[in-house]
Amino acid sequence: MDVVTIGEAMVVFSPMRTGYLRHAHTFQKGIAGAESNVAIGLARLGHKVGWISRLGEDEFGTEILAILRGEGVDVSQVIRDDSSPTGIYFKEFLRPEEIRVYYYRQNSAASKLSVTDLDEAYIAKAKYLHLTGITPALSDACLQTVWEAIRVAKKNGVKIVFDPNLRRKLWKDENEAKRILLELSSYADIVLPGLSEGEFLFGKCDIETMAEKFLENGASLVVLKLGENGAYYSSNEDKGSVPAFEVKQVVDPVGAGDGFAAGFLSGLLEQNTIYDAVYKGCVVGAAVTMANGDVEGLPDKQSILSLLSQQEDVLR
Ligand code: KDG
Repeated sequence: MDVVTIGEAMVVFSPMRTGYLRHAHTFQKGIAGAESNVAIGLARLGHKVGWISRLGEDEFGTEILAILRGEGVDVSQVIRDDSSPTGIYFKEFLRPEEIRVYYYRQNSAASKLSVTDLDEAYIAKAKYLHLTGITPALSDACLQTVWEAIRVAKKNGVKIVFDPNLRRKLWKDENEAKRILLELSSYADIVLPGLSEGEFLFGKCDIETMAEKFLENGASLVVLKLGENGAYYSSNEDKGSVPAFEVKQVVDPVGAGDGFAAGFLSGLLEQNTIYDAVYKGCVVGAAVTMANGDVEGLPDKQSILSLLSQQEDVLR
């Protein structure tokens, strides 16, 4: 197994036109969830990836499981729960730069994930454990599950990759969110924050200082995702800026960070340099923004090659 990830997948409904959700009558249905997005992204790029989760014993749970399995993600650790539903969420496209999300995931099956759902031998086989700040926000049981996964990964020499993925609507209290995300970041080998997440955790500062703060907090490598400005990475050995992959028209930016994580991890698994792995993250993240949906734009091996050949001179 290359990567194991843990978290909630949902069905997402995206209105077919812009404007308030109250006026939307037709929707496109898809699947979403930061960790399952990363799992699909990695599977499409040819990696072995396992997803640990819970789904309701309902139609949406059946749909998500079939899609993940069809993508080639190992779903042997997914538990079906007949007493809790699969979560759903809605998007609302107000303007290209203003997209809102509405979650219906309280008490969902995935929010019941617990420490006893984890199989140590399964996690121990992976090269990387991918975690995000969404799972710990779902419930106390989920938070404890994330801590247990970290303990198991540390014990077995599995590298931890953590995306803070701040979702304010999921946290009861911002101070608690900050404390927990900082603490989780301190146990990660690699942290993948967006700029706004860095500012949430450490306050406004320049990107070099922000990266330094993540390293002081315990990470060995931090990659700051800077959207249309690319990314900045820093470790004790190396640091640098990586250009963005140019996107002519952003259709839907949701899921770009997960695409970044999938592309970046793919680069690491293929023994790329950090620079090239970060650039692969930028390319996959950009590809996600070019399609409507959280996973629809994740490229497979063939399409990433054609994307890369468009800007060949950048990838060294
Ligand atoms: O990163 C994209 C995710 O935010 C989306 O797929 C849904 O997991 C999700 C969430 O909690 O927002």
